[in-house]
Amino acid sequence: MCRTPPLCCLHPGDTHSDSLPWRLTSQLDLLETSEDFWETNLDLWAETQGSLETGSRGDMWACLGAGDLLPLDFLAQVLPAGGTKPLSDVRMIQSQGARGLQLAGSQEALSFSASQLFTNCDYFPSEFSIVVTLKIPRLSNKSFSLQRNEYILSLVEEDSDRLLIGLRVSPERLHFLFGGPSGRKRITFRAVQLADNSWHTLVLAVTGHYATLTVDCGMSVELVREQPFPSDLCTVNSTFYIGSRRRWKGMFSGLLRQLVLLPGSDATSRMCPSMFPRLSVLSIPQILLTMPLSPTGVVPLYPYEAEVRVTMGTQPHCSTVEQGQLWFDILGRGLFLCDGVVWIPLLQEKKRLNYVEDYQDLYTNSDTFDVEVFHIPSQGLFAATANRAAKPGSGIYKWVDGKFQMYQNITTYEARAWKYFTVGSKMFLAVANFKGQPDRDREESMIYRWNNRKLKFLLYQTVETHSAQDWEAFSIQEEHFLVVANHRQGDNHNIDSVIYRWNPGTKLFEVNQTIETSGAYDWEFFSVGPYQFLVVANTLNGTSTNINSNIYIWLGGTFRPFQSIKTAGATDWEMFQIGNRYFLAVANSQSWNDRGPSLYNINSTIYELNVMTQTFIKFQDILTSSAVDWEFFSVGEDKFLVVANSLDGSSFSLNSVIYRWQGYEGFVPIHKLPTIGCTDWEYFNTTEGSFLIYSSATSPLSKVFKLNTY
Ligand SMILES: [Ca+2]
Ligand SMILES: [Ca+2]
Ligand SMILES: [Ca+2]
Ligand SMILES: [Ca+2]
Repeated sequence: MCRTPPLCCLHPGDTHSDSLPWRLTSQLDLLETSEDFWETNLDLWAETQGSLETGSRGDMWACLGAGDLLPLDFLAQVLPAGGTKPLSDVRMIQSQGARGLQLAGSQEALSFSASQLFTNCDYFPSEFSIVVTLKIPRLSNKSFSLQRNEYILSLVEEDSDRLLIGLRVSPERLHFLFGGPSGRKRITFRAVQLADNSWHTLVLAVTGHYATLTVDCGMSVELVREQPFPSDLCTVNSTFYIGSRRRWKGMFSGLLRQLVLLPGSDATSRMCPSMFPRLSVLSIPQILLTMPLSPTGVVPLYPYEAEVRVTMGTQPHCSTVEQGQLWFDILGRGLFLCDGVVWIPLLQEKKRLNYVEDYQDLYTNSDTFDVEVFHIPSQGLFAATANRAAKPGSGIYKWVDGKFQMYQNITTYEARAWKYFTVGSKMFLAVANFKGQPDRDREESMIYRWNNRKLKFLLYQTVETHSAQDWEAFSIQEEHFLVVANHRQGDNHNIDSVIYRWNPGTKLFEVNQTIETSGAYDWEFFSVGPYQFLVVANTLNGTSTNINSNIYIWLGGTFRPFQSIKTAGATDWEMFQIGNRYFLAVANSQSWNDRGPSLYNINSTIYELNVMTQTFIKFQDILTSSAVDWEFFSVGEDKFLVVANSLDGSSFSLNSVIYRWQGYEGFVPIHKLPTIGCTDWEYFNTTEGSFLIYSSATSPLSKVFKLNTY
C-alpha cells in the first residue's frame, strides 16, 4: 500500500502549467523565440529554484523535498563506488571518445528498489525529465537487434509484474509507457533516428498532458495527450530495471552512458546548449567520465574494451576530438592512443634501454673539455674533441667500421667547445679557444669550413673572444647567427658576450648584438611555438657563483630579457621537449662566494615552461656533484637525461648518472656510469646502434658507451 500523505503529490492538471511556465506549447513558438530561449529558460529555472526555498511551490515540493530535486543518477545506483568489487554483468566500452556500459548477464544486477530513490514519498513525481545518453549499433537488414523493442529503463511492480514506467526504443521510435488509472498508456515519438552507431543524448520531459523529447539539444518535439501523466503513481514494492523490463526479452543491446531522472523540471535547460550536444551531461558516474587508459597506466576497475576507430598511416592529428582513438603506426609497428593531446604508445615493438656497455676507449690528444658529434652528408659521422694542449691541438675523428678513428688535427688554444653548423650548403666548425695564441695580444676563436675537395676543415674566419667557453649556432627566419660565451677578460667576469649574424654579402659573421654576461659558460638556443629564445649559463660575477642566469626572447629583431633564474655556478643549459611540455635543465657546478668554501654536491634543477604564466617554473631538483653538462636523449619511447658529474669536492673519479623520465615522478636515476673528470656527454646514433660518449678534462681518454636495448 502506498503511504497516502494527502499533500504528497501534485494533483492532475492543477499546477503543471505554472510550475513549468517557460515550456513552449508548439514548435513554432520555439522557432520564433529561439534566440533568447535559453536565457529565458535559465532565468525561469532560477525563479523556480528561488520559490522553492521559500516553500511556496506547494504540495509537490513538500513531497519531494529539496534534496529530491537533484538529479537521480540510475547508473550510479548500480555501479559500485571506486575500489569495490567490479560488476560482472556490466562491460565498460569506450567508443568515439566516450565510455558507456554494455549490459550483460542477469537483469537483477542492474536493478534496485524504487524506495532507494523515493525516500520521502512513495509517488513517482508527476513532473520529471529522464535523460539518456546512449549509442545503438547501426542496423543492418539482417540484424535482429532493435527489430523488437528494447528497454532502456523500466519500473516494475514486483508482485504483479505490472509495468509502471517504461522507456523503450524500437526502430526509429521512442516509447514512453506508464501505468495510468485506466490501464497502461503509451506515448510514442516517431522518426527518432537513434540506431546510427553514434552517441545521442535524449531528454524526455513529462508534465501533465505534455511530453517533450529533445535529442542532442536540438529541436524539441512535443506531444499532447488527453490524459495527463498520473500524479498518484505509487512506487511501493516496485523495482527499477536498467536496460531491461525484468526479463531477457527486450534487453538493451547498445551502450548506456547516462540515465538520470530529474524530478520536477525539464532538464533541457540545464544541459543545452552544449559544446557536445550528443554527449551533453546532467549526471554521469565518475567511472564513465574518465578515460581508462591513462598515461599513469591505472588499470580500469571494470572489464573493459575499447571499441574505437584505428587510423593507419602517418601520425594523425590528436586533439580532444580524437580522444580515445587509436593509431596504428605501420612503419614503427606501434599502436597509439590519443589522450586528447598526444599519442600515447600502447603496444609497440619499442626499444627499451637494457644496459650500458663499454664500447670504445678513445685516446685523445690531451684532456678534453667537450665533444661535438656531427654528420657530414655523403661523408659520414664525425666527432670533434676540444683539447687542452695546443699541439697537436684538437682532434677530429671519423666513425669507421663502428669506431671513431683519428681524421684531422686542428691547432687550438685550450679549446673548450666545438660547434658544428651549416649555412646553406656550407659546413662549419667553430671552436671556442679559452686562451689566446702565445705571440698575439688579441684572443681569438676560429671558424673552420669543410672543404669538399680536400675533405678537411680549413680556417675560414677568426673572431676576437675572451676566454671563450662555448659557441651556439642558430637560425631565425633564414638568418644565421652565432653566439659566443665570453667567460672573462683578465679578472673581470662581467663582460659582454656577442651575437654574430651571417652577412650573405660579405659571407662573414658580423657583430649583431652584445649581451652582458657574468662568467658565461654556455649558450642554448631553443624555440617554443613561434618564439625563439637564448639562455645563458652565468657561472660567477667575481665574488659569487649564486647569481642569475638569464633567458632572452627574440622580439623585434633583437634578443630582450625574458626571465632570470638563480643558478649556482651554472655551466650548462639543456632544453628538451616531452610531448607538449618544454623543459630547461641547468647544471650547477658549485656554490661559492668570496667569504666561504666551495660546495660541489648541490642541486641542479629542471624547470618547466608554464604556458599560462609564460615563465619557467622549477620542476625537479637533482643532487649533482659539480655538474657541467646535461644531455637529453630518447631510446624508443623512453626519455633520459644523463648528467656529467665532474667533482665531488675531493675526487674527479665519480659516477655520472642516467635518469629516466617517469612522468609524474619526474626523472628517476636508473644507471650509474663511472667517469673521471667528466665534462660532457653526447648522444649519437649510427647503423650499429645508439651510443653515448663522454669527455674527460683530467685525462686524455674519452669513452664511448653503447646503449643496449631489448
Ligand atoms: Ca658537446
Ligand atoms: Ca651550448
Ligand atoms: Ca648540454
Ligand atoms: Ca653535451
